[in-house]
Amino acid sequence: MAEHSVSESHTSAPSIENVPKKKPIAIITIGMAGAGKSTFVSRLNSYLHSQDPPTPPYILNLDPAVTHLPYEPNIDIRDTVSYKEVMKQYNLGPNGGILTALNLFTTKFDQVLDLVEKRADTVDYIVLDTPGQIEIFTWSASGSIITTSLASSLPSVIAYIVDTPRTTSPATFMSNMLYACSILYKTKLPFIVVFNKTDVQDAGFAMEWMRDWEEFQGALNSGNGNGMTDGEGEPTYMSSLMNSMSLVLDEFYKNLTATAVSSRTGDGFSDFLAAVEASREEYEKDYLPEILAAQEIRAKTLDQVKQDSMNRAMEDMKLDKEKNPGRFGDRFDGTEAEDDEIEEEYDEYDDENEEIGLVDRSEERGPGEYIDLTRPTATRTHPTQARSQNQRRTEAGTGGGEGVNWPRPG
Ligand SMILES: Nc1nc2c(ncn2[C@@H]2O[C@H](COP(=O)(O)OP(=O)(O)O)[C@@H](O)[C@H]2O)c(=O)[nH]1
Ligand SMILES: [Mg+2]
Repeated sequence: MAEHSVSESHTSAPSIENVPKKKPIAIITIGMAGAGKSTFVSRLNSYLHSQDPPTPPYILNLDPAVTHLPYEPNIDIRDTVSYKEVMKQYNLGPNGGILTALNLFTTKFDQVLDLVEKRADTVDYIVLDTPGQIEIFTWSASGSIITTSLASSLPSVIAYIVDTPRTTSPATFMSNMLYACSILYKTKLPFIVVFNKTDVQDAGFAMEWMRDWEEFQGALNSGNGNGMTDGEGEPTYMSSLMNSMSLVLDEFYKNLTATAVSSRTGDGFSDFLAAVEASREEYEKDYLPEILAAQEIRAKTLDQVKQDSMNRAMEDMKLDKEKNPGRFGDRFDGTEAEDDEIEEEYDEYDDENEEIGLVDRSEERGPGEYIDLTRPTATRTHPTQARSQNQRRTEAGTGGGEGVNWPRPG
């Protein structure tokens, strides 16, 4: 048998008594629409509140289009951006509206991080609920920015929520796992697959398929007469492809933890939290060094680019001086001692060029208008302020003021 162990966790939730305060861990829930992300966040919230002592999480709702949430988030994208307003003002459909709303919110994510970091001493878990449609978060720049900036300041883990009753067919199961695999590859963060809705469908079959690929291939091939073999009994192209992919997935399963929960009944949440705690160590050991190294490389590359353009400018200026000695006059003799002065000249020169070379189109009007979504203008109510202004109007009975209104109920 081709067995290996999918790390399942069976220990109970960690006690926080007598343990020095660790950094909070960010749990980013991701999953297909309807998999139960919001319900999961809600159950996790009530589960953590019911602990002794209670460990209330800090929750961020990043779904601008949700009409009802089964929990009270600490930060709600809907308070900052009105996705309907975004749709109206930028002539977008629902998906474009949600995506743009998330983009707008992301421009303020540094403020969100500040708020989150302020809670680091009192909170153990930061929980993120993401938009219903998975691709809005997983295939957008905003999703990557949010994930990366969180992961570079706090231990972070992906909770990939699976709708278990909907993945009992081997082909659907494989599609779902391939998607999970692509997210692991993109985020490079510790990964927990959460088989949800176990009150409706036990997740034993999924755990077994992950533990033993021969079992899974057996299930795949049991669909004989279902397009898996041709008229002569030979495996079809589709069958061979699925068999090969199941081998790829076998490798993927070795890198993740699987837990089974019911967000309806609360079953399995202690196992989930134990898996989160294990991910913290994984993050610190395997992921953090990589994140820091990547940051260092980025900083070095930036420095290099700056240095290169400075060197080129200095060369140009020396040539310029040779051709036209008047420009730098008597002050320039090409010695190192004079380099600082040249840099100052260069800076002035550069500043002038900035004004000439760059075009800011945000104030322009007309057909083909370029809209700088990050800049509020005097002539239109910016969608990021729409709701907070309304709120302030209601609260104060007057027109709205400036600034961003961040709700902090907790
Ligand atoms: N039976 C059952 N239903 C669930 C569970 N979790 C979520 N649901 C239902 O699945 C539907 C989608 O849930 P929701 O949290 O809105 O999904 P999201 O789009 O991923 O946020 C809702 O009708 C929930 O009541 C669960 O553990 N068991
Ligand atoms: Mg939801």
